[in-house]
Amino acid sequence: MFQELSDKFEGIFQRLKGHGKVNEKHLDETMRDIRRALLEADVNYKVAKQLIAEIRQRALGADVVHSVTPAQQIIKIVNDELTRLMGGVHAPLKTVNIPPAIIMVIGLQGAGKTTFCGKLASLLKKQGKTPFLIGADLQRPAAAEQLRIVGEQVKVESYSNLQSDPVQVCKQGFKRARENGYDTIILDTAGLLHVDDRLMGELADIKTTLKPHDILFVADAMTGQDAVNAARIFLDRIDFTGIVLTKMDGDARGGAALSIKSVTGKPIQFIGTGEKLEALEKFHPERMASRILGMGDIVSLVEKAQDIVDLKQAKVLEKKIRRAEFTFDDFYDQLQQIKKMGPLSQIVGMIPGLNTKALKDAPVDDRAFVSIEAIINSMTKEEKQRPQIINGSRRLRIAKGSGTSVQEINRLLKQFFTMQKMMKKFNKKGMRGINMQFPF
Ligand SMILES: Nc1nc2c(ncn2[C@@H]2O[C@H](COP(=O)(O)OP(=O)(O)O)[C@@H](O)[C@H]2O)c(=O)[nH]1
Ligand SMILES: [Mg+2]
Repeated sequence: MFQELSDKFEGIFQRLKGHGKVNEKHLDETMRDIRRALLEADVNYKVAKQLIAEIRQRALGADVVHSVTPAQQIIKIVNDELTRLMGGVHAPLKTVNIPPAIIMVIGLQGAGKTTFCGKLASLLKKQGKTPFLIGADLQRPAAAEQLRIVGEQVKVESYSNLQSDPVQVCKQGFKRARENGYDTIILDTAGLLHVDDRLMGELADIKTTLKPHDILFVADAMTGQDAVNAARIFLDRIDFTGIVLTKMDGDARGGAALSIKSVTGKPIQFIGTGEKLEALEKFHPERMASRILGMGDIVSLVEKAQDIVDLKQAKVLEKKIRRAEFTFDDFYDQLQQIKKMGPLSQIVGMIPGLNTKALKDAPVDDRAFVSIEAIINSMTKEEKQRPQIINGSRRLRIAKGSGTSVQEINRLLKQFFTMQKMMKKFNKKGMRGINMQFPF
């Protein structure tokens, strides 16, 4: 996420650290570099200008120039200001006294509304809620069908009616949801490629009819300032309450994420990080700022791991490692758990200190998993348990069986033995945190 911007910040802070003592000229240079980095990331011009002014003023106020740790202080200030710019703290959805809560989803066509409706339904379900989907996008028959399919995938009931009109569909849907005791309605609406008067009228009618508690504007983060401008135009007509930024997994540069709150006054509440229906995160400004500054996001990583990793299995594994009994079977299990957490490239960005250029070129590649899995699958039971018996002829057989080469087998074994050694060392020191010790 925002790799280019992160790299630039890393370079800027590296240069600053190199100075030891920082004078005003260095500070000016730093501010100029930050400003350029922000503009190149497609941050709104005015937003960037104001941000720089704030950072500069705070740096002078904190007397950074005479400090013994000037770079650290400036990093902290930049971190605080980026956090503030993105809204400070996470903005949750409204809590509603009398259900059903109604969440209306609006935005341009292709922004990711329908996908988000499915993602949100899935998330709410995991939180013990009973969501219900209404498809009020009747522009194209395929749109309502898409919502139905998305609903089926996350096992959430949905309603639409192509023969009717959007307002009627909303009324009918609401009635069904209430009669059947659903506690949250998620309402998908039509989007056009360009902002259009008729569409705005339709959305305004739905809003007046259903009086949604939350109205979320969905914006494609990859479109940068265009997304910000669309948000502004929508806001004029439909006073939405919050923002969802989608496609943050693509090569969005960061401009939308950093500008949209400041320009519209509405908080980003969720981010979409992939096409799959699990790829939704609550947006936390402070965590995003840390990610952008290459400081990682250990909190989100741990949350993600907690969601996925089987704790009982982790305990068993920890014991094995303490007794130095780690085998290829365990290695395989670990691979499966890590895979469940999502694309490796995303996970790496969340690990503090790992969000560096060097790693970008390293083979943190999901394809690497495939051949490793094939290799382990081609081992006999005994080989998995006692890898030290894997000699030359066994290596050749495994290579053939897995469609890889002896070199690849050699490499994997070497990594495995290094890992074992590392674990033994950690055991002696009594260190924990074994899940992160993968040599990829
Ligand atoms: N990579 C990525 N693709 C997304 C994300 N959200 C939606 N998409 C894709 O964007 C396209 C448009 O999504 P859709 O939900 O149909 O947009 P709508 O027209 O606003 O309802 C689809 O191909 C989705 O798979 C996301 O967070 N990441
Ligand atoms: Mg749609």
